[in-house]
Amino acid sequence: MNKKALITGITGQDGSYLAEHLLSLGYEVHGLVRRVALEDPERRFTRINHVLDRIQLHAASLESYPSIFNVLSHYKFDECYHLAAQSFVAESFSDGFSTMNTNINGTHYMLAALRELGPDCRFYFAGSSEMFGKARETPQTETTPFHPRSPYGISKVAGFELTRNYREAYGMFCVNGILFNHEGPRRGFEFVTRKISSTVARIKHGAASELRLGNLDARRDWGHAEDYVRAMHLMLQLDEPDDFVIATGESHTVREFCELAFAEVGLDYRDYVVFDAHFYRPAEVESLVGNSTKGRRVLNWEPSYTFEELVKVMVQNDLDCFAREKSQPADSLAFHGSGQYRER
Ligand code: NDP
Ligand code: GDR
Repeated sequence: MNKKALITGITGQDGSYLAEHLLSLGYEVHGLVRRVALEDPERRFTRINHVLDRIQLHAASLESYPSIFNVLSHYKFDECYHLAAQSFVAESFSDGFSTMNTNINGTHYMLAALRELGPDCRFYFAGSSEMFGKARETPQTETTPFHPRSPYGISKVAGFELTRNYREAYGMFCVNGILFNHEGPRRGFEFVTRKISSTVARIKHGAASELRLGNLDARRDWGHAEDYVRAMHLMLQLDEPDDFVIATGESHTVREFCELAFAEVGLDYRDYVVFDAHFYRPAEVESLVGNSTKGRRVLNWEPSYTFEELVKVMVQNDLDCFAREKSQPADSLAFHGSGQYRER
């Protein structure tokens, strides 16, 4: 019998890569999506269009326990990957309340419903390096204390603790992935890597003349999302549940990302990047880099993309998207928006 997996957040970057990965392993893949997404598939399913005929989608809201309970009462899942969240850190400063509501209560509802209806289902929680925030040691490991610096980070610490508590209190197979930044061609346009790669493509084609950014000296440990979803799956195959840091172990500044991305199209970032204080956050996380020794040893996981390869595939993808955008009618664009950070 094929294993049955449920992915929340299947329309997002990681959800779409994970769905592909699980399908390739022979899983029956189900996804929880908002009803509004089911009603607007053309725009909402851009990342999963190519697998739509091989997955089953169910409408539920992370804000509604009954809607989650309803889906879980109709199916028995072997594995649940809880990826759905308000995932943009800057947005969490604008609306901390809804970020907390979605990320904390949504996780609690998932865990409580599974405990009631499917306590044997293995559960993955999408924890984040943002939980370390103002990190007390470098690099960060599974034992580094948390010091979140945003409502988003705080919500992820709460989700982490809920997940651990369901494991310890009810004996459920619940694991926390503590994943460092992972990117790729399907990254949302508001995140800095995609903002850079998409704007580089527009500048190259004469459709933009500058790139406005905030903290160029922020350091992140950037990997490719395709590699990171493999780790999520491996965590749920262990004999015992545990928590794992997943990271490349290398950190680079936003400036370095810019330098490589512009160089990819033969330009010098210093001619186009404009500092804009608007994109600074009330509390910045200056530097994060992970030590994933435990994950590499226990899960036998390692990343396959280098930082240079990541930048290259993102820029090349956006150049292709831009070329397609220009050759398609306006209502069927593959490349949405300018990649500019939305106004606060
Ligand atoms: P995305 O922002 O690309 O995707 C988020 C997903 O969550 C989308 O499918 C979105 O649905 C869904 N979602 C958001 N709000 C709600 C809601 N109220 N109800 C139901 N669904 C909702 O994130 P990623 O794929 O990048 O990340 C996946 C998870 O991993 C997130 O929890 C994120 O916080 C976490 N994470 C990500 C890292 C990264 O670098 N990418 C690193 C560490 C953790 P819709 O399409 O309808 O908006
Ligand atoms: P992050 O990703 O906050 O690390 O969260 P993001 O790409 O938004 O920011 C990375 C760093 O770049 C700096 N920065 C800018 N960021 C954005 N978005 N726009 C800008 O113009 C800009 N200029 C500089 C930021 O200040 C920051 O230091 C991501 C998300 O995927 C989370 O969900 C996830 O948990 C963490 O990664 C790990």
